[in-house]
Amino acid sequence: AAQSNGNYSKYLTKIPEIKFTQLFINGEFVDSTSGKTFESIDPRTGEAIARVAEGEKEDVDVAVKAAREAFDHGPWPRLPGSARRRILLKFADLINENVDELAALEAIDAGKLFYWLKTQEIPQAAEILRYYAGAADKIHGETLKMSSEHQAYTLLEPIGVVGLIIPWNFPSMMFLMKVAPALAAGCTMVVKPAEQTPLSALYYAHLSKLAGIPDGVLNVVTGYGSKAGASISSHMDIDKVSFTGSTEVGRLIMQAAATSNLKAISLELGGKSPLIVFDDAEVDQAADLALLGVLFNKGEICVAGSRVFVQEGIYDRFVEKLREKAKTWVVGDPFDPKVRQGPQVDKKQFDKILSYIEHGKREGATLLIGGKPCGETGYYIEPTVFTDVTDNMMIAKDEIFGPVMSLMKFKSVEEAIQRANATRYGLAAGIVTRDLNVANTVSRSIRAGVIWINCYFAFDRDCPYGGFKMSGFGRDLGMQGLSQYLQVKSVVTPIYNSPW
Ligand code: TXE
Repeated sequence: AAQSNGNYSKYLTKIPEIKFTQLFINGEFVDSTSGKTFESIDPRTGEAIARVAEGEKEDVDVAVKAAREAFDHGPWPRLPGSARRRILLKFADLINENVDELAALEAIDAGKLFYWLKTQEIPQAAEILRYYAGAADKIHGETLKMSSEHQAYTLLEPIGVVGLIIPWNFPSMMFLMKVAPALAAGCTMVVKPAEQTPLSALYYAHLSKLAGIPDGVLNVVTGYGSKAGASISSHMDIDKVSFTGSTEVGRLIMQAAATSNLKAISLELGGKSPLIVFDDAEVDQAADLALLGVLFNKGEICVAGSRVFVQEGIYDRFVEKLREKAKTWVVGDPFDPKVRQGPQVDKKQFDKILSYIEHGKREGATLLIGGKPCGETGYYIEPTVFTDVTDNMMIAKDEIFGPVMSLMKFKSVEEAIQRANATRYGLAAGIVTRDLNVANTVSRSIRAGVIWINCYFAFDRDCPYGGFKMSGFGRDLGMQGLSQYLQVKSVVTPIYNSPW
């Protein structure tokens, strides 16, 4: 069962009582209009841990109405930035105060590592709130001296009511990555967390109320993508949608925006990011980065370095090192402090990953490590590395979103650039080399939104993040992340008798 040893996991972490399972609309927790609910599953066991309100079109309509009222007539967009800042800082403090409970909730809902959540991801997510809190009173436009006898100034105004559609792989981080800048900008919002991981978003909604965010500003509608999600993207009264998820759904969102009210959108979609290891790399460091690049968060991360290109001179030593290090990578219960990889989020992802592994074998790639499920129950998969992968194999082209690496050998810098770019995606890339010229040339030649040189997953709140090509458009984080929730208004006045 999800809760062994009473209310504790067998690693003596307290499993919290699940307090919030209803929709959060206009400052209240409420049932869905239809009264329907859906199960949230613990991926460690495949068993249900809660039934959560299933929001549909009617519920999205009510939530949008509350958000519209809060935008058009409420205090939030009209508050001085410093007042929004104080409330966001309080919100961040409340997150830190409740970090144990939030981390345990997310670990049982998403299969993510408890200690990582507690010490890294959730505190970092709270820092994102503080970052944008600091920006809330520094949002201003420019003064323009126009060529005619006019002058103008620009106002940066909140874009309005925003719809934020969140995936299941980083429920806390993604929630705050989108909610924090939208709040700082003065927007009001309807958030739809993924149906696999609805619990933390509802908890954050509760904390937002305690922090003093006025009713109607932040609404959370849990439910399925095809119903609640689609009602957001096709809504006539939502001004902008920010979405992170699959490329297929990104396309649907763009269509829905086009055929409804032409709302602004930003999309952060899939990836098939390359990590390129050059001959002069330090083999130990390169193997560590490659493993982390594909196994972190069980490979459920859009910037996973799932295509690893290794130059021929270092290739054999690299493969040996990788094999050695992979043995020390522990898969298991996300509450166990020794564990580095928990279960995949749900049965659908588990099956998808295993079917890609079968494809890889059938297409003639060699299985170097792993390739099987592990554990008696739950959705655990062994860290898996394929060698002899060619660029046209499905495992080299498609986003697997699991702990599966495709290893490929290359000869020259030009070849590495060409093959790294031979993908429809463009989210991230990693380069491991000590040669500054190579690092500079490759980083300027790769078409991807973030390039990590001698590091991987070096995320920071002030570094914008998003895709090229079919990985989407728009940027989260950094000041660019804030500008997604603002629009520019130019105010023009004539200047009479100007001496200039
Ligand atoms: O994603 P979906 P799924 C990739 C990854 C994964 C695959 C499928 O490869 O294996 O997508 O995952 C909501 N209108 N990524 O099917 O469906 C949905 O409810 C509006 C990469 O779970 O895109 C959820 O809240 N919304 C990725 C969110 O979209 C809709 C993270 C994402 O789910 C909708 C997740 C619709 N018609 C998956 N249909 C990344 N970039 O990090 C679904 N949703």
